[in-house]
Amino acid sequence: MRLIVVSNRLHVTVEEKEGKLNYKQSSGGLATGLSSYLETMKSRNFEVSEYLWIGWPGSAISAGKRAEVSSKLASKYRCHPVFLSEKVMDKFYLGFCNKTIWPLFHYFPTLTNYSAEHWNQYVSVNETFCDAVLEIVKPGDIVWVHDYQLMLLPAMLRKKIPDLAIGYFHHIPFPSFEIFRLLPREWRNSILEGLLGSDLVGFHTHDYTQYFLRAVLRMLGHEHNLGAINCDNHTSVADTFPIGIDYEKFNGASKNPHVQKEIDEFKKASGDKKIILSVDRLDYTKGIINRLRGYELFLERYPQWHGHVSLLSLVVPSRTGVDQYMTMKKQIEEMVGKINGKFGSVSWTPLIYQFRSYSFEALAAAYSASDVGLVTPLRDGMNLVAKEFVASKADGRGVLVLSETAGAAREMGEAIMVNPNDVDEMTLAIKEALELPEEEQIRRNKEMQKRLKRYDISRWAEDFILKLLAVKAERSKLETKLLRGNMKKEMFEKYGKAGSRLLLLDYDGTLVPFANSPEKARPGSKLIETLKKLSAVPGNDVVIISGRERHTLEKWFGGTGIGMVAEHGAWVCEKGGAWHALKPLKNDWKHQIMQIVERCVDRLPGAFMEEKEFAVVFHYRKSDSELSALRVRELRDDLIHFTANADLQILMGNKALEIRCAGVSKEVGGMHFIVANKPDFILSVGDDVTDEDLFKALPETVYSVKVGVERSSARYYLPGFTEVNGLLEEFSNIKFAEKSADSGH
Ligand code: ADQ
Repeated sequence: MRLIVVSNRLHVTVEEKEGKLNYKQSSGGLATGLSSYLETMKSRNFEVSEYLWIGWPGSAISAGKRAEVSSKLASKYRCHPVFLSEKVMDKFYLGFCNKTIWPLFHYFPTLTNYSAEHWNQYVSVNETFCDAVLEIVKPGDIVWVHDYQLMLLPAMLRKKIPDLAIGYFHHIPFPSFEIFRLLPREWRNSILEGLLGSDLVGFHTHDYTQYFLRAVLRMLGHEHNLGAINCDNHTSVADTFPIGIDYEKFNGASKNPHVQKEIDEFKKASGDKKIILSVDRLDYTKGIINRLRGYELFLERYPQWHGHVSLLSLVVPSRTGVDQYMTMKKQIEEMVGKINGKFGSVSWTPLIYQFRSYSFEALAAAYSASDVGLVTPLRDGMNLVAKEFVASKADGRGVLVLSETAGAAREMGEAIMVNPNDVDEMTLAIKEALELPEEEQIRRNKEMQKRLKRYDISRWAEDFILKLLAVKAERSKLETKLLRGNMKKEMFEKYGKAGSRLLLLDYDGTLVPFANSPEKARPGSKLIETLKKLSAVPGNDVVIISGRERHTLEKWFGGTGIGMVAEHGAWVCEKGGAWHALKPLKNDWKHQIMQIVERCVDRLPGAFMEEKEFAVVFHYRKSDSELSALRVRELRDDLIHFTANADLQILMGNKALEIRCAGVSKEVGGMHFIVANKPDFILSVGDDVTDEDLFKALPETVYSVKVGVERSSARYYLPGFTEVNGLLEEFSNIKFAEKSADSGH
């Protein structure tokens, strides 16, 4: 089994300078962490044994050099480049990714830019990536898409290869609904639909997963069941996978002589001064300015630390094409000058600032030799620096000060937590960290290290892939139940050979789609014609078995020769007969129930009540999903007291709550026709929970069909009402001229 990793950047950067090509490993947590995991994959006894990486090679490559780059990347690095010009990257990466999604998802709406041109480029680059995957992918491969640059890709791939195993991991925060909804409707819906193309969507924290599920519910109206979302013929699961680091690499770094040499130099330079370390990409989300303010106030408040402490701030250049980043760089440099000018002396530099990338050895040495890790992003998906700092503390000494708004805060509770906007709190946290007793430092770090070691980058990746495979396996199981091919052929043969046949058909959601109000979901003329044609076949009994009240069914299907069951089995009308109740029922309870339901209708905009002869229904399809959930819970509570002593039951339908007489069900209605006619062939089709009563009661020989991709007691399933209509049409074309089967296919 092959794993295809797709990310905006490859783990190798290619640079073309004066006609010469230079290849180097990309820096950054994911690229290095994931590639070391992928390299070891083969040696472990894991289902996935081979990998490929698809992505942008990190710079624009001239047309003449592309073939050479592709061939070298494929043979030496297992990489397949997606070539993008500078112009495209400008609108896609610097534009939509870093001026729209990045600020908005990190809760900086005022820095968010909404450009239709950038959005169009984002769609187009996602399409380019889709083509690149399609060129390479083989049956049985797993595709793992990474991060916010490629949120549309999963659905694009799903459309082209419906049974492909697709996973997506989101490395940055997923914002709360109020922030996410700031995106124009078309963009935000496309993004959610894009992500839902995956079998598995992963986030760093439980909160992000919940925010995503909530956005899906509120914008697309899809509810979830323990993170599983059923949407258009496909189930997508959202779950939490906090990314880990290559723990051993950092924990054992000091054994590396190069790192040890760096540590020695570091210690020699710092002498007996305590070193506070901060390591960031240059980014406004990392809270660098706030941190410098906190440090400045610390020096102001605690002069006893003057000459005894230095803050070493390592900043990696990043997104130099985005204006805000360059403005911020200038601000940082001004503050560095101000702090050093205000507090420094000939023998003491309070703040050492370096703006460049560090080698692993130098970084590991800084982590290992410093006393305090000051990691205070304003918002961060996870933050690997916090984890790397703690992992590097081989002897357990050192203190982590961490922002509560970093994803890592969820797993690193032993750190000193700060609100990065609270400069006073940061000042106190710096002091507390510098003064924390050594045994307490060791105790805290050991706790965190245990967790970091257990859930490292390999465990993270493996967990994700195993879950993805499990979701895919569940889907495959369901696919075996899809009514198609030989199964369908055999069913048509049985139908053709049978002397008498019964077709029990649910109505809403099965024969027609749901409409905002029940009266709008009337049957079209084509459907009526098909049903009439089927019903006219000698030996056929076609029965609509619905929760609707009988007058509506009579209006739509009366005189067509179609049998009907109304109000889930309370009323029955046989072919050409008259309506009659299956058992004596009372409805003297309705008045009181309707008062309760009406009160609830008044408190939920968009909801309405429907009165049937033996039932009352509370409909909330048009209402806000979250408020509906609350109101429905309240209504159920209110109703339970009343229905406990009455012969009534509460039924949860599709965006409707129904109160009806106990002992009435589709099972009763359906079995009435089976017992009366003893048909040789039975088909039962339905989409609702109420159809499950009937599916469960039917003999095994019955062709029971669930409409929609959900667990069911039915033997088969069909994706939606369109497929059901198609199936009925196929049935109606079966000719009975000869006695032998002739399905007409
Ligand atoms: P980033 O925003 O890049 O990642 P982070 O998680 O801190 O943030 O990872 C940065 C990586 O770059 C670390 O592995 C670090 O070692 C390295 N690095 C930082 N400064 C460096 C320097 N001066 N020299 C060399 N290397 C340096 C995004 C999200 C995060 C999420 C990660 C992983 O924004 O929230 O944690 O992806 O999912």
